[in-house]
Amino acid sequence: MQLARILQGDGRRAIGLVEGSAVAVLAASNEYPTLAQILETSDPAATVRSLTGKGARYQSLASTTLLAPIDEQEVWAAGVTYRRSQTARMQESEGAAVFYDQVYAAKRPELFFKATPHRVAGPGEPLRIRQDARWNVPEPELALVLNSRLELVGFTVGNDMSSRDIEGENPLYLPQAKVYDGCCGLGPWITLAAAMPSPDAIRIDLVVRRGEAVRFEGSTSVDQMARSFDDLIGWLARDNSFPRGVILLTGTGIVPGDDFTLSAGDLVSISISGIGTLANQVVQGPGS
Ligand code: DO4
Ligand code: MG
Repeated sequence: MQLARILQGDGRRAIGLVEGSAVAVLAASNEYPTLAQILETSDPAATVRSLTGKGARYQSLASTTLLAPIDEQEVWAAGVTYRRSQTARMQESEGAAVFYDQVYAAKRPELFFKATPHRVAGPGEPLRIRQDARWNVPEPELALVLNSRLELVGFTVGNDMSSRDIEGENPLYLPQAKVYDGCCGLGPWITLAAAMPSPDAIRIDLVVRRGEAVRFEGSTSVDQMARSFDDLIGWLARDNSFPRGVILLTGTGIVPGDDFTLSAGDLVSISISGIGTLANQVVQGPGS
């Protein structure tokens, strides 16, 4: 089952159940006005079924404006969970190379705050590169969707946009390399956990197009990740509460070569098995 946030013709937001090429727009519910509140229920799929039973309106997916599948949650991210990220980080950051090397194998993972909902771009919305950065990459990551009880209720596609020159200059600059307006992509919807393939069958593909040309493409699979979902969730939960739930990006296993940087106008497409494709155009300039 796949749940989306959608924008209706009258400007109101609604929740949609994606069924093939159609979307069932759930009737507005005072009980569950947000996607996060549906995900809080003990059985989100049953909640959605009961809401569709109360008179859903069907429309085509092609004519639907999808929004980022996030209401009020925080977005956090894990880092250096794949060997490729460890090597790339060690290369970009001579002074801090030893720390990236150590964190890959350490018991405690790297976890960092990534975004609030207003910094997140949904499907088709622009993703930003900082005006003061000159080396920028997309980071295609499987995103875990957790409710306030830290139960893994779903998955979505995440893009942890990163300014590699800023993070490489000094690791203390990591929050600036990672957190700014338009720094995070999420979407196109949430696949509920029961409908996802097992972690060893989840593939992640990235394609960056510049005009007609493919400027970069790469793939990985979640079985290359050095940590389990439970391990990351357990560390995130330590002395930390998320009353509205949280979305946790699980780290990148695809890092383009050092000669690649994103440019304004590039189209970044990330596809993950069991979910779908999140596509965003890149902009560089003042935030909205
Ligand atoms: O430590 C830098 C960030 C690592 C990261 O975002 C990743 O590995 O995905
Ligand atoms: Mg990342």
